[in-house]
Amino acid sequence: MVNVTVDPLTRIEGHLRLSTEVDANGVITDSQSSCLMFRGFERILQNQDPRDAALLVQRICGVCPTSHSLTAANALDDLFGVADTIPKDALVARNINQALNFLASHATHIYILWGPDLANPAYRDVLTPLGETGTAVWKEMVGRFAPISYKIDGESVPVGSSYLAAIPEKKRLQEAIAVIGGKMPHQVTSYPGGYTYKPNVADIGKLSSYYLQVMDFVSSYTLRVPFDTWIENTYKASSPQKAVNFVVEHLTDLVDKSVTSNDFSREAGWGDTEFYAAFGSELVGETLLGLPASLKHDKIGGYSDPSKIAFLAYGGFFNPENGDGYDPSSPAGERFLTSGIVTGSLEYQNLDTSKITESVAHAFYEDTADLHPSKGETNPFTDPDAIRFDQGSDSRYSWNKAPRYDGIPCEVGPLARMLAAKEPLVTGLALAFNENGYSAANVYTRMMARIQETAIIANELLKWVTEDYDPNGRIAVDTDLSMAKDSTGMGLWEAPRGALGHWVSTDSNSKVVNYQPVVPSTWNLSPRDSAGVPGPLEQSLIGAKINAAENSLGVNYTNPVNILHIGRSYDPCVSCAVHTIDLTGKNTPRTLRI
Ligand code: NFE
Ligand code: MG
Repeated sequence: MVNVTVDPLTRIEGHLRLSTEVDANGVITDSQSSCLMFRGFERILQNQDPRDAALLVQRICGVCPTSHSLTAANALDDLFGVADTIPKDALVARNINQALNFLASHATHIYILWGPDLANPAYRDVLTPLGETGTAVWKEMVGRFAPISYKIDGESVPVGSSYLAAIPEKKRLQEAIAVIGGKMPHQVTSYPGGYTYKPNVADIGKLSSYYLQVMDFVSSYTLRVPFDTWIENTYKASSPQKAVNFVVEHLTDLVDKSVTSNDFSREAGWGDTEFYAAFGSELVGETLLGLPASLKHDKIGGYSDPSKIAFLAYGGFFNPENGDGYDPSSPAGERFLTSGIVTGSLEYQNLDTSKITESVAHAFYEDTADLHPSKGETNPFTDPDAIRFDQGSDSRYSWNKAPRYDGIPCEVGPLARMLAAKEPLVTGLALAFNENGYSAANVYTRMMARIQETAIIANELLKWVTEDYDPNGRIAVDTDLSMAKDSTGMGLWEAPRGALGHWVSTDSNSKVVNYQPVVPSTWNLSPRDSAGVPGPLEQSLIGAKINAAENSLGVNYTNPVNILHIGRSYDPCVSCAVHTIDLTGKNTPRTLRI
């Protein structure tokens, strides 16, 4: 038995430490997910004027501030009792703001935080011994996704073309948010009662122009089949089976054209999506090429016990068709991306938010019972000697709390959303994997869900900008500030990484008594709970072979590429997950002692 620890795992701010036990066959038998960072927004919010929450909470994270401000705005709409009157055009403006943040965040993950792992030399070691086809595939992987220029066997490899081209698109999308958000990160326009700025006709023109430029990138790099053809045959397919069939037939056509030339370039029709769809899955595409299952992303990152996992979505994006107002307590059916619980065996249930709890049994907080977030407590340990990350899974080992739904750990994020919304392609892939004895959730379905969600949101964004938003409409309602006395609010929303909830309560002076965010990465990266059940990421590591390259290199623990893939498939963000800061400065250095 060997311990293999990856620390830090994340390529964005906030360190995630994944520690695994690996047996003699290179299979992970145990795992721990530790969030090393100590922050504290729950405590910062105490005694504040609740109106400031939508601005303050954005500082939880620079990647998804829009999501935190909108979730806060939802909680405050509820707190002030105005949610049922928010004008439709304010809701559409919030949608546009959030949709742009989804596109920027997903593009960042796919190309900057995730893609570089496809240029890992482990793949060269597997692919290049396979002759011309294997070599051509490796050249394409490194040629698209390498994040730096480096030398392999004396040969210089330039920075990946897709990686490089994606960076200005992220910038463009951030600029687009600033058009209607004032600035980005930390936009300033989402506020209880509506939206503080009324986007005008010139803004709509600017947004449309940004949109067309980003779609140029999509058609050049991401998806070589026309975007509308893809949407029509996957997202709008009449059944999950038809959506999967379309993709498999499209990939089969491409393989037929490339199989003798070994040309897997964009010019030959292989967009980054087509490329990953074929090479990332043994079941969907890889066997088409006669290559052995060298990537196997559909075989890693799954769950072995469906009774210990569920998929959770609160629902995101308002349906403009519903007109003014929304029901903050019941997003079922009234959101563009619907809410719901999907069990580990893919059964659908309605969401009941009263079943949500957080456990701190394995986290560095003073013990409490498992509490609903509306009654949540955040009392961090202050003795630095108690903050240890190396004491095993029976101990406390993370700053992350452990959220549960009806006692069950839940995966949140694009895969959960696409399953809850019954999106045909992702549902079809999950069903196909299930039927063939794979886990429905795996690294491949997580990535395909993120890619598909990006396409769906891009498709809807244009409609929100050009059809649903009325620059002559109303943008806010008057808000009676006395309504925040002795009140409570719940904001349920979706951030790029998954279901995001904020719970707020106030006292008789209208000051915040308790503010509890429960964040997507809190769900996905959670440690064990009071019953000892591991969190989603912890479960998904167990049973994985540690290294995709082991058949050519032996078990190589110095490059545990499958741990990188599995951990990063959740798009983890620790600053969101823990959102706790130590203002005394006394504890910070010791938390990194591992
Ligand atoms: Ni720091 Fe966040 C998102 C939120 S993380 S990125 O998306 O909320 O879980
Ligand atoms: Mg919290």
